[in-house]
Amino acid sequence: NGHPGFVLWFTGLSGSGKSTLANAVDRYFHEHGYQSYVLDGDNVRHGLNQDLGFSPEDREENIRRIGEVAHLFVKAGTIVSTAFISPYESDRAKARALLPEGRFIEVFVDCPLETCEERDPKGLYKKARAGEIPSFTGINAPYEPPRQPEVTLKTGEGTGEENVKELVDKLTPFL
Ligand code: GGZ
Repeated sequence: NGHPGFVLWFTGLSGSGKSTLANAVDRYFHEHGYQSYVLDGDNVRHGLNQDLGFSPEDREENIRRIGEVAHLFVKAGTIVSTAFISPYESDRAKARALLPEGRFIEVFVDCPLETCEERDPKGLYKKARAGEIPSFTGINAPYEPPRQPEVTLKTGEGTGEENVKELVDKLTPFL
């Protein structure tokens, strides 16, 4: 493939493991000599998108900007992994449409809501159930699962390490 840049677009619920997987696979790319980078809440929602919240309009704008930035990374020859809930099919489709065929790999991080809620690493599900977060994805805001993702990872089962290995195996055809 000559491996110029492409996008690994992780999508899934809060707590499904998107960031963990994106960072693990990013480490793998580095170790194998690829230029790669992760976009996630820590470096995008706290910077470029700090003016945005979680209304449907703001989520749409969040994903639009991330799609544009991902496009720039790809133009620069980088493998960019994006780790955002990206709950709307239409917004993911627009991000995909910015890239040439085959350069947008949608990774569905498929974890049951119950499992994400059990893990609740930041206590956000608990707050959402208590009515303290008005529109929390999976509780009182929608998540539209991808219909034809290039890769699906079931992260409700198996260890983190097993999930990373499965992801790397599933990505080799794209490298
Ligand atoms: C969903 C929220 C919300 C609401 C704050 N709904 O587990 P986290 O904390 O680290 O991941 C979630 C993150 C989601 O931001 P994204 O930019 O990925 O969302 S989207 O793609 O929908 O724009 C969660 C936290 O922000 N968070 N409030 N109401 N997640």
